[in-house]
Amino acid sequence: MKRILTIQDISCVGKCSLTVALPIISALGVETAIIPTAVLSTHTMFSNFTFKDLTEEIEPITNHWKSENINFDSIYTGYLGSMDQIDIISNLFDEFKTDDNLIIVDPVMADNGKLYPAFDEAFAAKMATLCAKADIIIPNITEASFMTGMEYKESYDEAYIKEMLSRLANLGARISVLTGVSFSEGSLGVMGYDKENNEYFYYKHKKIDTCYHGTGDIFASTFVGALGNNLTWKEAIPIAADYTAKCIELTLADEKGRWYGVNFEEGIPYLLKRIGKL
Ligand code: PXL
Repeated sequence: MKRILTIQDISCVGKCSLTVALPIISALGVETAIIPTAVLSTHTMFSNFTFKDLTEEIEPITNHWKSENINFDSIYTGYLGSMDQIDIISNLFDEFKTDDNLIIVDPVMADNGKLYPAFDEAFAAKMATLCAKADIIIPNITEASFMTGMEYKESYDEAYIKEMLSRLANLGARISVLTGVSFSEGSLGVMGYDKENNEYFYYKHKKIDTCYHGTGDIFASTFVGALGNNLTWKEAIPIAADYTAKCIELTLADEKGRWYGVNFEEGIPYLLKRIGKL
């Protein structure tokens, strides 16, 4: 069984970050070790959330793991709490990187043209330095625009997206997976670029005209879990995109659907069938 380390916050209520990554990656049959970067009462789209930073726990945790010779098939980071944390995680990458494992960075910090409340442009610049150390990065268009200095656009053509992917590749990672890419009104998709093979891959599905928090975390966790099942990045993208869309559909179909996150739980049987485990 593969073992993944995921590093992101715990929002106690909110269906995002660790409360999404742990169940999804575990359901995909991959051992999921965690480092919680912070504990919040809810995600930051609620008002008055509490926030307890856990930065000072990270080094003692990893020192212990080193003494136990624990290592990981991949390391996947999501929402991080502070600039200091990025430095510490950058060192963690140096310590736990091997010739065979994968570092995957989802630079969670923005959406719909805006940074999340806790972040500023300096944080985005710092996040770009973490992306430089990754094998695979998974930004959305807003995050990519902050890290590449490109103007954020709501409507664009393929040339704009390819330019964005080229600038993301210049940050350093071999594969850039850009989410939320839509070239026509009724469809939404993901475009990946492998700079070593100069290869693009675009996958799209029907666009569901609504926006929920946590869907980026669902996509990234599923993508990471699919890689942990020895799928290639091009095989992992359609599964992660379709499962994310399925979770949104399930939420919309449920009159009691929660505004703050999607129904990923009842989509898990679909995901397991897609990956050939059911
Ligand atoms: O889903 C991304 C995310 C993760 N963690 C926290 C968040 C958000 C998005 O708002 O607030 C704490």
